[in-house]
Amino acid sequence: MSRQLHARRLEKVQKNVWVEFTELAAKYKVVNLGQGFPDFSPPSFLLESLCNTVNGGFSMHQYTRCFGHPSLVKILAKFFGRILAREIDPMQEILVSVGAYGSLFCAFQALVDEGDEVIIVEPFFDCYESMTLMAGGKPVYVPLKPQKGNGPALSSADWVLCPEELASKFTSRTKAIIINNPNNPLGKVYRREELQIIADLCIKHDVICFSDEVYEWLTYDGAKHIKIASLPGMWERTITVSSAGKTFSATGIKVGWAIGPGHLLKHLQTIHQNSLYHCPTLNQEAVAVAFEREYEMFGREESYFKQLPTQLQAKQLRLTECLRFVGLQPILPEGGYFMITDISSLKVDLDDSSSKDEPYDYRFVKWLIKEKHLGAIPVSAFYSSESRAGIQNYIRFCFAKDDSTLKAAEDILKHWKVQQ
Ligand code: IK2
Repeated sequence: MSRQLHARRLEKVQKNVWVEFTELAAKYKVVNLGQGFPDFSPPSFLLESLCNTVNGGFSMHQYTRCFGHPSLVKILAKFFGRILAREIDPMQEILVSVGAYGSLFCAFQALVDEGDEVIIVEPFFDCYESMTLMAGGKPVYVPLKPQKGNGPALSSADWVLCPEELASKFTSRTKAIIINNPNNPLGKVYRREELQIIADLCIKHDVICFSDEVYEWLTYDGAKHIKIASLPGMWERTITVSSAGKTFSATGIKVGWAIGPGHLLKHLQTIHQNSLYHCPTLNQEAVAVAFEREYEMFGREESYFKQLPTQLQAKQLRLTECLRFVGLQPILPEGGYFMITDISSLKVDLDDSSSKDEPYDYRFVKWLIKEKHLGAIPVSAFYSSESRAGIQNYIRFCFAKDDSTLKAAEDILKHWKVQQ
């Protein structure tokens, strides 16, 4: 067949870091601090609600409402309505989709048109770029940079947007900006003043904000997660996306949602009704029951949203100590479940490698997987191809792992240190 088979929109989105490194990690049976999923059990109340739902009668095994199972959209509206201090209409202002991925996909397809510019804050979760391109949009990048003059940046709080640079990216063609708060891979949690600068620009230029908040419950050392949708004038123009997979440490559950004003949300619903239609009823019902529990427990010690960050912070400290012990300088995250670290001090010479045209961090992580059986993710995967050359010395570890996994990773790193 001589005619081109693939649609042109696929041309810039062929490679995927998760597909590549997940396959590699499985092949070499690594201690996996790569992809972001917990390898410990989700909370028992979620497991119980899943079991009860399986045995909950025939309707649990059939189609449900297209835009979100009624019990789930109702509790999401109640839960997030309390946080945002506004009434949320469960039917008009929420869309439940297949994970945060599905919700983001609907948002990009529904609101980004051919030729629209989308401002993406670097480093960014990689799908923002591919979803912009698949919608026919043009990504415009703006970097978070370590503040100068403070020595090496050792906290994600040191990585900031330059307000003038950010302002210069807004043009008459800008349709949307996407932020990720807390940020993957850096762990940055935006302060109110930083969000206000973004909000002021969105309002001034009549731009939509996509706010990916899948790690919203995971903040450390007093960092406070603030929803940009809660800032004056922002509800009307913000689509907030989150995920049950990250919220309840069950990434396989693939339930996510988008919340926003009806005049925007209705377009996401149109994409969803014509593509995915709905996500599994069983999973939605189980997540609804888990949220009901959290609604009752909110702010109390028993709340999973309080317990999980405490549990994860201990893991983060453990990994930090280990990385420092082997001479690395991790950047301490204020949120999320990843930590990035500069690897240049290890001075691993990979010049003999056959794929020299790949960024150094890609080659380093492949070497780490094959030779040391330790999984990580190269940080340049979270940058545009234009910026990638300047950021080749960082790798990302996920610390949302069982203590036995962290111990196995420590053993590998410490053994390596002794050998050096
Ligand atoms: N948004 C962000 C910022 C995410 O991190 C993810 C999941 N990422 O996990 C892969 C990794 O970084 O190791 C998503 C969206 C997707 O969430 P969901 O699983 O609910 O579709």
